[in-house]
Amino acid sequence: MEELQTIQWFPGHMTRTKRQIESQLRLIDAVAVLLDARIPYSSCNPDLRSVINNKPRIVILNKSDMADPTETKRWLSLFREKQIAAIALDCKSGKGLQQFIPTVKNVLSDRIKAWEAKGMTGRTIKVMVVGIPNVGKSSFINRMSKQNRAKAEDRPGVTRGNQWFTIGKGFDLLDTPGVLWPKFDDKLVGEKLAYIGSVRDEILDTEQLAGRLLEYLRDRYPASVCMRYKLTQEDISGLQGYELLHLVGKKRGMLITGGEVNTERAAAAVLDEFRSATLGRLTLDKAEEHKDVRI
Ligand SMILES: Nc1nc2c(ncn2[C@@H]2O[C@H](COP(=O)(O)OP(=O)(O)OP(=O)(O)O)[C@@H](O)[C@H]2O)c(=O)[nH]1
Ligand SMILES: [Mg+2]
Repeated sequence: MEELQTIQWFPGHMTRTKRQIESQLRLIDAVAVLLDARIPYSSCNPDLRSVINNKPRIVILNKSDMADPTETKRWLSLFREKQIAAIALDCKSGKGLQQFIPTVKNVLSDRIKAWEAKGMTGRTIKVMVVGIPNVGKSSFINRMSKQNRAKAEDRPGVTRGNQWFTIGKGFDLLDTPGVLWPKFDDKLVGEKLAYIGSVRDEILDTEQLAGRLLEYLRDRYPASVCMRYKLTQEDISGLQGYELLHLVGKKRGMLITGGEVNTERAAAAVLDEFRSATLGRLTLDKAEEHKDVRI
């Protein structure tokens, strides 16, 4: 999608955020990198990688309630093969959250031993939580602290500045604003970020986006598309994105006066249903296609 590469979608405050993250680095012991379990590769910010440099890190595949469970297992194995600590969880039900503290302690075990040897027992462990907009950083912190002090909403760009939270058990977490990066090497990455809602919809052509998503899902998860929209494999095979969108709108009876299909409404419905996992638990980045993933 050409628009995604050319639009002004990298707002100035993101450069500021990157600098703010950099300035906090010396205060922290580890970085928790939140990825979206539906797109673990595409939600991995290559800019952040260079910023967090050699800090100990933990990968969190969040929103795993909406991802394909088989794929999530493959992603966890892939990260672990690369000696990167990784856990999957979801902040909706809280499933998997209990793994966080033991995993951080494990990653920092040598340091913790060194602190203890110096008599620094019970030193507070400070972890910075980073990730793309809307991935669930603030929700994660709220869950861990069992409070709702960090503002969390279903739109990108909610958190505006760094903020520390004490979660008990000798841990402090730093909430940070979501960061994207100015240019995608792979245009699919930008599209996937838009599908999951990390780029503001107002700056996107939602019909084109929903059409592309339908095409992608038709190729990867045809049964889910057929089931949700009561279509057959023959109905959807060989169609272009806009044709698929048109078909979905027609099937749903989304018409405007004169009997034309309201593709704008159909697009909003498709994006909404993907984002809420009404279309099923779907993962768009396959681990076996991204063996070179780096954090
Ligand atoms: N289904 C599901 N929704 C989640 C999960 N975690 C967070 N959300 C929802 O995702 C939306 C974004 O959550 P936030 O915590 O505000 O995300 P954030 O990363 O802090 O976003 P910014 O501050 O804008 O960068 C909210 O509507 C949350 O309820 C999850 O594990 N599963
Ligand atoms: Mg936030």
